[in-house]
Amino acid sequence: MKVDVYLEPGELDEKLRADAYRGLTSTPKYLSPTWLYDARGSELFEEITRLPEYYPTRTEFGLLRRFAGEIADSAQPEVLVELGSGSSEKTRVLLDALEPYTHTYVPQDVSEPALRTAVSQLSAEYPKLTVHGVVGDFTDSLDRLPSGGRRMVAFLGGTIGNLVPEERDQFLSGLASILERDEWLLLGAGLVVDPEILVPAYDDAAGVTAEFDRNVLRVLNNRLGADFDADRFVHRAVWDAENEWIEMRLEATEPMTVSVPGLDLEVSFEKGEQIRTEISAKFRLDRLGAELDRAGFVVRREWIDPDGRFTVLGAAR
Ligand code: AVJ
Repeated sequence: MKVDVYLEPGELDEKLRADAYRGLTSTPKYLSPTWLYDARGSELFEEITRLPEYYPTRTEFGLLRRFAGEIADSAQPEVLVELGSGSSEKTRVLLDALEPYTHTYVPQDVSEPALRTAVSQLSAEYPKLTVHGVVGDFTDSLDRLPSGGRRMVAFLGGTIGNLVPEERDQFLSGLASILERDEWLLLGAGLVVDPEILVPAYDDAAGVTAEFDRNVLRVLNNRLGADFDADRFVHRAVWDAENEWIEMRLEATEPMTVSVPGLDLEVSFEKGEQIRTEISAKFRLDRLGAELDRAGFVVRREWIDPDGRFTVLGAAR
C-alpha cells in the first residue's frame, strides 16, 4: 500500500485563486465545478446520489453490477486505474469481477484524506491486491500513472460531462496518448434524456442540490476570506438544448457587492445576475463514439440501461 502525492503544497490554493479570479471577473461569471467538493460538498453530493430524482449514480451502479463480469472478461486488465475515485462502492463491484485478472488497483483523487481512507480500506478488504494511490488533479496525473501491466482506466460517474468540449477533447486525446494498444478506457456517461427527467435530477424537491450548489460560496468564504451571503443566491438548473448540457447556476436575489480579500477583489452583482457553477453534459452514443474515435480510441463495448439514461462503455487503444 502506497500513496504518491503529485500535488505541490499550495498548488490547489493557487489553482483555486486563478480559477476564481478568472471566473468572477468574466461576463457571464462562472466557477469551476472542482471547488464544489470540499468535505461538506462531498457529503452533499453523497446525499444527492440517494435522492429519488437523481438517477445517474444508481443507474450506473446497476450497469456495473449487472455487467462487471463482461467488462472484466472483455478488458482483462492487470491494473485498474480509477480517476476521481472518491470513496466509492462501485469500485468493489469492479474489483470483485476483476479478481481473476487484476493484481493492482490505482485510485486517483484530488482529495488526499479521501484517498488515504480508500487506500487503507481497500488494502484491508483485498489483501492480494496491490493498492497504489495517486493524489493529484486527474488531468495532471495522467503521465505519471504507474504502468507495469495492461491497464484499464475507469472514469465513471458521468464526470466527463463536467468538462467543456475543449477540455474533454484534450483529456481524451491525452489519455489515449499515454495508453498502449489494448489498454482500455472504461467510461461512464449520462445520455441525453427528456428535460422533464433531467432538470429535476439537478433541482430536487428537497433542495439538496441547491445546498450543494450554494456551498461553493462557502468554500470561497473559507478559503479566500470572501463574504458571500449564500442566502442571497438561489439555485437554478437550466437545460441548454443546443449544447445538450445542464448548467447549475447561482442567481443573486438582489444587487450586492462581495469582497474577496484572497483575490484582492470586489465583485458586484446585479439583481438576477447568475454565476455558472457547473456544466453537466449529456451525450448521444453516436457522437460520443465519434469523439472517442477522433481521440484515438476504438469503442469495443457499450452497456446501456433499459431506459437509455446512462452508458458505461469500454474503448480500447
Ligand atoms: C459527480 C459530476 C457526476 O454532474 O451529475 C450532481 C455532479 N451536480 N448534481 C453530475 C452533480 C449536481 C455530478 N457528477
